[in-house]
Amino acid sequence: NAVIYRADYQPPAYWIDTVDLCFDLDPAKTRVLNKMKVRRNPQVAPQPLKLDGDELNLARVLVNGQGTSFKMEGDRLVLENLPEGDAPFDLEIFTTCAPAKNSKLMGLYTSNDSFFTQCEAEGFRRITYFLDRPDVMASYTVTLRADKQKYPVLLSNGNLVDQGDLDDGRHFAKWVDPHRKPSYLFALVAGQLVCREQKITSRSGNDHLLQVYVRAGDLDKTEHAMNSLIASVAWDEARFGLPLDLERFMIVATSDFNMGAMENKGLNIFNTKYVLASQATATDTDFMNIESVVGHEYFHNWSGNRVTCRDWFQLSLKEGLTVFRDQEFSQDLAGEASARAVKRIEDVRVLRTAQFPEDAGPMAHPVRPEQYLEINNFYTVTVYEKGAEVVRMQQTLVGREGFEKGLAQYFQRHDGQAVTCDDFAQAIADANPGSHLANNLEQFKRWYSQAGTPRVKATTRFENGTYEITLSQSCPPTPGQAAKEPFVIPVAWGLVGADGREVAGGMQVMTQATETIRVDGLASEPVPSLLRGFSAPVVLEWDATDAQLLALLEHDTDPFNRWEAAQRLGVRRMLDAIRGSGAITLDDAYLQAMRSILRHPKLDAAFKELVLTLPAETYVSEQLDEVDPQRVHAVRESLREQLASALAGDWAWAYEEHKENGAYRPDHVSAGRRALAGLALTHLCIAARSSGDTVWPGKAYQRFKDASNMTDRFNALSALVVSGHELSRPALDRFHGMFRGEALVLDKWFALQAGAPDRGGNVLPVVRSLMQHPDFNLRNPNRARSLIFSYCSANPGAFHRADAAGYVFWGDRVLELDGVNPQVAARLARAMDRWRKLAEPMRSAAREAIARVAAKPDLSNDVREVVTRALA
Ligand code: HT7
Ligand code: ZN
Repeated sequence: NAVIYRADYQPPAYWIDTVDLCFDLDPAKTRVLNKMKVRRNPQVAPQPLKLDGDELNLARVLVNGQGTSFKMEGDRLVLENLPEGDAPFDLEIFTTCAPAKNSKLMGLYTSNDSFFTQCEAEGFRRITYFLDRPDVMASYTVTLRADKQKYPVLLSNGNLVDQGDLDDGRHFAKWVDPHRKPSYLFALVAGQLVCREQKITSRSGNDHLLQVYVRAGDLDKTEHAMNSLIASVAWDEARFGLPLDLERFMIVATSDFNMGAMENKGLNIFNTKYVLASQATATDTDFMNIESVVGHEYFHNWSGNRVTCRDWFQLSLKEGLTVFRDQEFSQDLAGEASARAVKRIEDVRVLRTAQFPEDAGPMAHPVRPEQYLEINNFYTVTVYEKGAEVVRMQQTLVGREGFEKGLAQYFQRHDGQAVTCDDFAQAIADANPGSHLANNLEQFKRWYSQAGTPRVKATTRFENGTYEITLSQSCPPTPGQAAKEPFVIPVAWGLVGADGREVAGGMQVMTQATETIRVDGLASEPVPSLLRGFSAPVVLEWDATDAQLLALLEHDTDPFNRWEAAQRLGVRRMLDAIRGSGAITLDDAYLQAMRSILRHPKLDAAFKELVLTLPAETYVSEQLDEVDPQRVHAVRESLREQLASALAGDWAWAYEEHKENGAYRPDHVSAGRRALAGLALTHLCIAARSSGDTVWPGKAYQRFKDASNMTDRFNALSALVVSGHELSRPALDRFHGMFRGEALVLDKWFALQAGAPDRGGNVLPVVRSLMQHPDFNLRNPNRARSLIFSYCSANPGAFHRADAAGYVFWGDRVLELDGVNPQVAARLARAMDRWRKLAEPMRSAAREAIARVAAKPDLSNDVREVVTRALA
């Protein structure tokens, strides 16, 4: 229960070379026999062997076949009388555990009468006593024994080397993993599963068997996951020369899972949300997410599994790199430059709406954290998404080819090792001598050690044909880091001339606090386009005029900055209204600009949809010193209504133009068209609310009923719910009736209602009553997320109530969940991260609610860390 510091890292005192595990699987009491070959680490002073354990029942310990003395230090099993010298010895440990009672979903647990494991980060110790740390790598042999009828499929990592029947209707399977691995990559699955399989031959000519396992009845929803896996294998070999190193690669889906998926060697375990998709049940976004998560887990096979982390402080070594790789994969698959830009904008939107607030709040931490109480709390957007941006900047600083060389160097140098973020950056730099990265490596690494989102302030000057852009960087203090040193910041820039043409451009690699870009010989003052493609994860403070932003929106060759210009125009109008009287009338220039984008003959529908979506409430709130979330919500709603009414004819055109897309395919072009049609329908239903028109809500209802795919159906349903039309009730009831057996669709049904715009405080009572719905189950993380998180974390206008009822609800749920699944509870606890920015009376009420949770004596470490930091 103590804080763990990165600076305290010590190599392990023992190595475990081989692990031979035998499981007698039984939901109530599973027996685990663990035979290990252990030896002292000669580099470390002799000391007792301390093995991690958690909620295990210990039955027997043998050393070289003999009983031995042992003691317990907390949860650790301590062995003092071990053979002397460096020679390996046999250690045999026999334990039992209770998978059916494991509601934390860490270690070995049951879900729908099947067995699953989740070992990252520290779940293996809930299966057997072990040196449960990523720098201890062993070769695993695993025998699974279970009732044959109940558990016909028995899977573990590696290759199946033996199987057969046993007495009493039981059977067994023996698996050998040809690769050494850390314990967090161990996995087993047992149950009544069916699989889609596909044999492939890789570029290098090797044959592989790919399998996707699901429950019977779900097989028809696995084609997209399988195609995504095939594409991932091909992409990693083509782009980075990284082949599949296994004869057999399996994916298994479970509906009870704490996160998205897990990259266990050769046996990835997935949340069903990221495997199952059919046109009837999954939206375009679901299809895209499946592609990227399947890719992400597959890419871990190299970035994470072949080269892993020395300790959990290095988590971003594998996660930042792998997010970067999955982002690149999705961009490459998207194809055209415009579709790549859309993906980039979506990724940046996640970073700015989720990671920037984290970096400014009580849980702010560097990409490579310095300390933690509970490592599960550090699977964050900072480690993942900001970590990916840090990798992306390295690519920017050495060039695309240089980065490929660097990655090759990294894998060659460290294959089979457990290493650090420093090792990664060093390999990329060493492969690119003379590059900006190599020349400034120590300074660049501040991205790993300094928390907080840097600000880059831009001021400009035009005189005698010379244009100057002065850039000054700073970084606000974060917990434990009062002052920051300058970062290396690549700023991609361009100048757009008065006639809309590009006049200059380049990359300024900032290393100083203040630097100036100078361009001579200009006939007239240009408009600067800065931080193109979002070349660094910073806030660009640039006091642009509306005219400059409108010029960029119309002419910039950089699609990211075109979108960004629209965002700035929208944010400015929202902030003016929030800081002013609360009311604002949208000006013609803005409306005309939005209209021209919507009607633009050349732009992609997906890009238009992004431009025409107003900035998120959370993003706008971050620009304010003090936030009244209800006011922010009301202002955004008001602007959306004006955009809806003023452009009603254009929305109607956009809807009619994009609503028909032929046979369903989840490709980028038709998905973009569906997204724009959906946005148009929402605006048309919103406009109908003020005009009293019933035609568009009627059309939306018809569309909802007749849609041939989930995207169109859900968009139509959402248009009715978001606009608050009375047809939303029968539509919601009908939707539930149509999909009562489809868990992932019911999650959407819960989420839509919990995330609906608040009208006079109506959402909380709906959420409370949905908690009583027979389909609600707090113990299932997906369901808890769909109802509770959609309300507390994703619906600020409804959650932050002046009567504090939202906070009371939050506190009750955090405490209730903590008794079931602390990891999920801690994620919910983070809904209050930004409480200090709230206006009164919300701020005091929020503090009180957090203090009530913190006062509970037997809180998990997970929740305790979050609420303690929030109150600090
Ligand atoms: N590497 C995986 C992390 C993960 C996880 C961590 C803690 C608890 C449960 C978990 N499930 C998966 C996921 C990934 O980033 O690929
Ligand atoms: Zn990952």
